[in-house]
Amino acid sequence: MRNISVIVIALLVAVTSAVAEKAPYDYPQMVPQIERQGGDTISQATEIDLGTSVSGTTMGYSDDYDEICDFVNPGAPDVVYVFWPGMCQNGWVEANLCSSEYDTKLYVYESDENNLVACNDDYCPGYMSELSFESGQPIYIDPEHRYYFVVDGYSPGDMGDYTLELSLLYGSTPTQASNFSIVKGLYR
Ligand SMILES: [Ca+2]
Ligand SMILES: [Ca+2]
Repeated sequence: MRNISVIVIALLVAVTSAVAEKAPYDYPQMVPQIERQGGDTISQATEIDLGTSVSGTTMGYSDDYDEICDFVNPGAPDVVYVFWPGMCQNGWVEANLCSSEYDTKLYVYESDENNLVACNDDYCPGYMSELSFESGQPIYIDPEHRYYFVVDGYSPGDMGDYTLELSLLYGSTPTQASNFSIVKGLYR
């Protein structure tokens, strides 16, 4: 009987330890670059997720969109990605085209092309684009909306190979979400 009690206690200790050692929430990590060409328009947008780096080209795609962030020189071909936040994904997101091969422009629409929420042309060396706190254009993600990332160029002749990285800064859990309105108020 004593042996059985010892075994039961040992099992309880093991289970308790396992629970106590449960890993904290695993934030999305940047995964190796993958080939996933963007869509030509919003209705054809390719899905992208946080912690993802995707690559493709704007060569051969049409010029469907343009936004003014400092410079007015429309005409470059563009491609579109869409990010759908899950129920537990809200907060600040950063994106960049810093590893691209041409003079890029990057901007984000919330829900549709009439609602621009962030735009950058030249923050990175080489006239490439970054949407971040550092560039003054972070992206606040609300799980009730979808977000369209448009990979564009500075002028009609600017097109080519791009790499788009999308990363989470703050958020993604309901607990942390309570702090987002405070941070958001500081920057918007
Ligand atoms: Ca364009
Ligand atoms: Ca640029």
